[in-house]
This record gives sequence, C-alpha cells and structure tokens, in this order.
Amino acid sequence: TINEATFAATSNGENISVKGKHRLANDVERVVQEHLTYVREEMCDGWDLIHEEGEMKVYRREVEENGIVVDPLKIFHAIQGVTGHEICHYFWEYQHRMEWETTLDSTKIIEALDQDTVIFFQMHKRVWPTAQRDSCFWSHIRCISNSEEDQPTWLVVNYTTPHPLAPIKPPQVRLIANVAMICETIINEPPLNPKDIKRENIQCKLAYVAFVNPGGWVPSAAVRNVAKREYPRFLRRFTSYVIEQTRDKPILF
Ligand code: 14H
Repeated sequence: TINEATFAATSNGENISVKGKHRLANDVERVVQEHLTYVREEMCDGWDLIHEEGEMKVYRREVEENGIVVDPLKIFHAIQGVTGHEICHYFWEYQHRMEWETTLDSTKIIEALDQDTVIFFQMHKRVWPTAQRDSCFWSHIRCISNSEEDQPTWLVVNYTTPHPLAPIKPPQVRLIANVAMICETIINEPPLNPKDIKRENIQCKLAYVAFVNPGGWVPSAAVRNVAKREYPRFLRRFTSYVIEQTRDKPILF
C-alpha cells in the first residue's frame, strides 16, 4: 500500500518522506480489527439461520434499539472459481457497482482518503413505506497476509461517516452502517507449479457482516422481511457477477 506521503526537511536540506496518515486512518484501523475479531466468533445463542441456499447461509440476530430494528446479520458463502481478491475488488470498485447493485439509485465518490480508502455518497431506492434513505461512508479495501504459505485474507469495510459534502437534507433519512466483506482463497489440489493453478482449483470462502440502522423508525416486520429477501438476492447477484466478469481473465491472487 502506498499512502500519500508528506515531506519533511532534514537539517541538510534533504526531503524525507513520512508515512502519511489521513484523518480517518485510526478509525479505519480500529474497525478493520474489530471485524477480524468478530468474524471468528462462534455463531451461538441468539443467531437464527434465516436462509440457506447451496453453500450460502444467512444468519440474523433480532435486536431493537429504541424500537428500531438493527438486527446484526452474518452471511457465509463459498464461491467456486474466484479468489478473495477478485470478490473484494468488485465489491469495492465503484465502476462496477451499478452493474450488480439493485438497491441503489446512485453512487458517487466524494473524497479519496488514500489509494485504498474512499468516501461514498449513495442514494438508496425507496423500499420502505417511509422516507428515502441515503448513506455516506468510508470504504476501505485491504489485504492481510497470514503466513508465507497461505493465501492472504482480503477484506472491504464500509462504515458510516459524516461529510461536509453530504449534509443530511430532511425529509431524507441517513442509513447508519458498519458492513464488512471478508474473504479467504482456498486452493484445492495445488499443482506443483503455482502457474498451473486453474479456476477449477480455487474457491473463495466469504463472510459478509452487516450492522445497519435504518436511521429512523420503520415497521419491524417490514424491515425484517425486506432484509430476509434482499440480502440473499444481493449476494446471489453479486457473486454471479464476479464469476461472469472473471471467467476468461487471468486469476487475480
Ligand atoms: O453491501 C452492500 N452494498 C454496499 C455497496 O453499495 C453498500 C452497503 C451500505 C449499505 C448501507 C449504508 C452504507 C453502506 O455496504 C449490499 C447491500 C445489500 C443490501 C440489501 C438491502 C437490505 C435491506 C435491509 C434493511 C436495513 C435497514 C434499513
């Protein structure tokens, strides 16, 4: 990762680069670490399996805050023929988004904090019997290598943040979200020469975690029904899109 470097002058006039940190770098770090811990936690008390489809399993925990549904959600999936890097790339890259997103009216980048972190402003489709929702969040992509032998873990985190270019304009309501896509690549029967790895030898193990607060009251049953229908739909459509896009391309490890 190349961060924007800031330059400091030494006594003999040379410039040295100091690893630059953007204003939200500490937040990004904290939230990334929280997700890495949280994703490893056992799924036990309170988690209901609400949808199962092939390798996809959707779990939800029913939670309300001041009468507002904020159900945490975890989806596990395994996708044949793609890598974690490819899944995260297509999830993070703004150019591909409107090709697989069906829940948005628009998306735009309002600031780039560094090469791997941008701030999005999105207008969501009105799915409720209530006000339209928008969102403003930083989106960060990262590769974490665990060891020399293992394939790295890739992840994307989307986390709500305020921004002067995105004031909340009533009656518009802002969604509050903390979402992560965390992926591992498995290589089955690895050939001796890594160059011989084919798409049929690879698999991506994916975890998608979402904490979304609708930002205002919505009838509980309506939110839960929409979530139960829309999350599996999103993951089905998004993963098919990545398979389609990468099919004839070299594997991106
Ligand atoms: O994760 C998804 N999309 C990304 C990229 O567009 C943005 C998302 C997000 C959502 C909200 C705020 C900030 C960021 O991470 C795919 C989302 C699929 C959503 C399915 C809709 C389910 C509706 C659930 C109800 C939530 C309560 C309002």
